[in-house]
Amino acid sequence: MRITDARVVVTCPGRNFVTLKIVTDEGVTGVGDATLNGRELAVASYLTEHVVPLLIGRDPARIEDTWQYLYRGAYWRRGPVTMSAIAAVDTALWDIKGKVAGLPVYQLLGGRSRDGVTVYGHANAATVEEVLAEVARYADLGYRAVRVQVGVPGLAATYGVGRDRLFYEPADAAVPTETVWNTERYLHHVPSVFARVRSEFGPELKLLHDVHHRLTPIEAARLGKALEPYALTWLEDPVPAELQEGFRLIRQHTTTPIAVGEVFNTVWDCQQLITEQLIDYVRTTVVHAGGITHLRRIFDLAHLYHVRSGSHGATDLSPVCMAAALHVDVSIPNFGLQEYMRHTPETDQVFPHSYRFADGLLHPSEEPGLGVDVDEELAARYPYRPAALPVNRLEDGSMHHW
Ligand code: GCO
Ligand code: MG
Repeated sequence: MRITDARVVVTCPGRNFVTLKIVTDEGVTGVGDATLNGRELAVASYLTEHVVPLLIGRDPARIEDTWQYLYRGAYWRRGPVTMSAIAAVDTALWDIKGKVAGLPVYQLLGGRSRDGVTVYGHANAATVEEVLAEVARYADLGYRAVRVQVGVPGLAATYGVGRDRLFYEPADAAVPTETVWNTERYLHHVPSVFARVRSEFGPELKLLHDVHHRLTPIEAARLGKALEPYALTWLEDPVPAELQEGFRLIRQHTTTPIAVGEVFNTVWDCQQLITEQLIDYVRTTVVHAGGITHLRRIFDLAHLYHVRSGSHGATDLSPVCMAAALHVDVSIPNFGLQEYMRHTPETDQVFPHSYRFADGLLHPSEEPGLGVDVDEELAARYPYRPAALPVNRLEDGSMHHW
């Protein structure tokens, strides 16, 4: 079998997505997500100019060799653009291998380790009263884990609190929206929110919170300590993670579990965090961490150090990524949690898929391959629209982390 074509599909059914579709001479096709929020066309161009020409004529069965060829062959290793492009190829090749074998991809990864994939939803609201209603809604839908983000009094906008409750889409304008941040107000407010949520919903519901990289290690340590009575499942991205050893300081002070890694692209971005046991969950996922092949390497290393998976699953990760992530989630020994933000109906139509949600769990497709596709005709009806992620400033105008 040989690869005869590889098409880069850019579409915007409510938000932008980049998808690679690989075609073979025997008519078997495979898809891979290549979406990098706010930088979509950089990956599309990397694929079109530098990757697709190398794929034509290759044997699609050689997944590992193709991965190494694209990774080592680029010379410029790592980085979100390169790794998302490699991920798209890798994912599409696993899809093809599954279809050729007549098996869902999770069977090729060792088969099931669990009945289903526990997911968490997003309870977002401007006020504590509203967020309690949102948490209740998720609990009623069967969710066993909920991420709670709430407006901070005195701040006009807060990360995670969108205009629409169901689809939080931060990339909202061609030129980045500017938001304003105040650490003191935030640190003062958040523990009181979790006190309310925990007392209303009891000890069983898993609660999570995303700091979105906005604190310093000592501030994060203070927040982690203040949240200990409310037994969070994780505190996410407490600090920017370029300085991996910075997490030691957080660790010395608090038992609140830490989740990091949605912006990581390779095992090297979390090697120290994992081997020094500085985190509890690693949030890398298929599209931004080099595909199924590399993601499994990260999770295997993590397994040795009691670190569990907690893959990113916001709406900018397409249904193709979600389909692939579920095959990994259901098969690995050290699965933790999977983020699940629902896509819009338009997105679901462009990417027909057969994973399904029931009782707080997602179930991967049982079809051969990944069980997801891209409807290219429908995709063409939604042209790309530039959309950038916001930036964040302190009240005195200094640039801060978004
Ligand atoms: C999350 C993330 C998202 C990101 C977004 C960026 O935990 O879901 O932090 O909200 O900001 O996916 O592309
Ligand atoms: Mg996050």
